[in-house]
Amino acid sequence: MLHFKAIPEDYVLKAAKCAQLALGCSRAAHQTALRGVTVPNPQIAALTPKVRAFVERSAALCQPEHVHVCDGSEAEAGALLQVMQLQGAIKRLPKYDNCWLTRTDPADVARVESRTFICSEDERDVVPAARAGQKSALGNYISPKLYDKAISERFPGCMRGRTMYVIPFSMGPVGSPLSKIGVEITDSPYVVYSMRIMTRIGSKVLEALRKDENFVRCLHAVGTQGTPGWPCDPANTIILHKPIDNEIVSYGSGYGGNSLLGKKCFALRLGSVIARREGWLAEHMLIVGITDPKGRKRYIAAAFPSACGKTNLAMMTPTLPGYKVECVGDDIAWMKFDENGVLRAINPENGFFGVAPGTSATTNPMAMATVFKNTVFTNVAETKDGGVWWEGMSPAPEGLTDWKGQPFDPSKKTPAAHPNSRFCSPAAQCPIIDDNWESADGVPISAILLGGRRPSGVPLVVEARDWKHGVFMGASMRSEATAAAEYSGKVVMHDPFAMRPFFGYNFGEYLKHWLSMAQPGRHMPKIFHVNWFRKDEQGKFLWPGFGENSRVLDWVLRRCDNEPCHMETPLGYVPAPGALNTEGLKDIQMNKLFSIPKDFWIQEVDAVKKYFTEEVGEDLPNEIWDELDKLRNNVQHN
Ligand code: SAT
Ligand code: MN
Repeated sequence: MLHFKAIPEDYVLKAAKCAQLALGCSRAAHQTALRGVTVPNPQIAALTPKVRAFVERSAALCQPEHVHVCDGSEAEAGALLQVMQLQGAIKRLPKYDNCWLTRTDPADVARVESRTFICSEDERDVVPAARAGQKSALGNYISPKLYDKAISERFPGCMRGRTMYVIPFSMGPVGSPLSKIGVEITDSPYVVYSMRIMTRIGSKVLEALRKDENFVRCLHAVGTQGTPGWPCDPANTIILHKPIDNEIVSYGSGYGGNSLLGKKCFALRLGSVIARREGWLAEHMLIVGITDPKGRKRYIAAAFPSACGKTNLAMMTPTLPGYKVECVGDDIAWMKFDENGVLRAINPENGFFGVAPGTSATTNPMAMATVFKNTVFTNVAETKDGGVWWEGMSPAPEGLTDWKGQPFDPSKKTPAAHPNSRFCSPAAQCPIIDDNWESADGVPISAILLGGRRPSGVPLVVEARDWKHGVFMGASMRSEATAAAEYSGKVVMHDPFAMRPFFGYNFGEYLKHWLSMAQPGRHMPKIFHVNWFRKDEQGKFLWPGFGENSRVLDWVLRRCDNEPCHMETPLGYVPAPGALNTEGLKDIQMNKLFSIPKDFWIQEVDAVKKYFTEEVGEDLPNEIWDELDKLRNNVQHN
């Protein structure tokens, strides 16, 4: 029989003892530490039978010393901070209000896509036909047998001497018909504290579970290697998803999407499977509200690969007079057509896990106004006065400590902050958070933007001729690799719908699902492809980006009103001459920004064809092949 022992009620007084538990001290030390701190946790009685069964099974497997069911209270948050400070896992940043710095093991700094798997009986559920029995670029398959083996090789006893935390969490506002519930079990207080920011956790979620027992089971353990303060196990890291059982299992990494299982694992990989089953869309998209000078407000969703400026767009300060942007979410959108045929979106998250480097008062003043309270910073540099710094924030101050905890030497080429260093901040404290960001019904979506980092060949903005063409644009998206995963170098990768690392099922089926969204009576959002990152021959950006992107949004919204401010090109519609408002901008080379080099596009079509053939094969819908043929024709006859 498993004994639940909560973090005690008088958290602060007893936190030191609890910290010893979490630190993994000896059994004898435990007994001492535990004496007098075993307080019955009222939350345990509140567990539904299914949650309790999950907790008991996980505890039997991982053998923690201690189980704590999170209630989401402030006192609990305080205790977690105490525990982590005593473990040496975080330190306070005295320059700010309730801000904390974590340094990870240098081997645990990003998502590990090569170690991320989807499990199903049939490989074809996960991997498109063309890659049967081979490695696929669109999702790693693992058989149920190897799935079980991977767990049994890693989990037994992995939480010995530690506290096992049980985090009931809701993706989306608690109680919204668009929201879903998960329960994450973890031995990392950093994960608990981060989940508290990134999702809604605690008693209110358990309450909701009593009405509907269904939840996604998320089991996470950091492993027993790693550096002091950051246990992990990079050699054995694995991230497993089993959609049929609503289950996620993650071992060996404490970082971001590997460990905050509500984010990529649930909201995207499992989410995409659930969405397909239930007829909606789970997408790697930000959501923003834009009010135009006439006072009309529209919402758009936008898909970009990780670390391509989604947070910047989501919090943009428009330079065009009369425009206002408000933020609903910066990473994930769950979208469903309502009974009136309107696509409505919620942000399933509760916080921002944003890339720090490049964020500044110029590039993203709203993020800067968000992140200096109640925030956990991971792998940024530390200033002498107990603040943080990263590349692109300002000129480097004297006396920095780099992300590895070493004195920063600017003469060396290594950065002070890791390129994938992050801030983790509550969304509610963003000064331009949208009034409707927690609306249970979601916000109505007028347009969908797709994009990536394309240094050459790809115009600033192109509108799809129709929904089918838009789905093709999403399918053929490519982008330069970023630091968000384990890739290096400036290689241009295929990243359809910015979902390549996040598909929970066969990409061909995903495209069919997208195509099936277009139905009579529905108001289909217009789809656009944008590229803020085009460069000239000297490697200089052709477009200023950031707040100036409001000029593109202005054109997008005018197109949503069917204003005839467009012209036809081989790729789709672009702004008619003079239609893109560039007033006040200097030296914009419109011809270069919008040029469609024939050789480039013939190569692009070939590359996309090769990708579709080699990675998807017969699972690619005919409509998408037709669109590719159309594009080839258009480009050749240009
Ligand atoms: O590490 S995360 O997956 O949360 C961030 C990202 O890749 O966008
Ligand atoms: Mn992302």
